[in-house]
Amino acid sequence: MRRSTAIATIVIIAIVLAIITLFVATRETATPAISPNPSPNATANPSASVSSSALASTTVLSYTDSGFSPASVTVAAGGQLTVKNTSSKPMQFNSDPHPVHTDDPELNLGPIAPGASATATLTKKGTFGVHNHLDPTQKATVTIK
Ligand SMILES: [Cu+2]
Repeated sequence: MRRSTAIATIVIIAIVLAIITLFVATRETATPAISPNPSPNATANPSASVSSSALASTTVLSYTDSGFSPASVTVAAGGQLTVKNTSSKPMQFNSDPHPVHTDDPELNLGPIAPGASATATLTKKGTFGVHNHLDPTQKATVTIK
């Protein structure tokens, strides 16, 4: 009687321990599987909203060795235009018309060294031509609306 009770107790404890171990193991495998999913989502959502708001407020116009890319950009009034010189040579960013640059003086960013960039805040609505003052055949169009 005593012996069988002891054996039964040991068996019950063993079963309980096995169940607890199983639950813990399931939790440990389930927790990492759940947490990587919300954390990329949690980081993806803010970064997506940051990049979309950054796109809304800052437009990038690149100057490459073959000219401006894209050829035309649109900026919300009050937004920013960043001109990046990704070419291998110096350039000078100016509003049309060459050489007086009077259409939209806000666009007169001036000289930009290779690898450098310059940013303007644009408030005057309209569509304006811009060019590389060092090579006025290289043109782009900026629309501010
Ligand atoms: Cu010019």
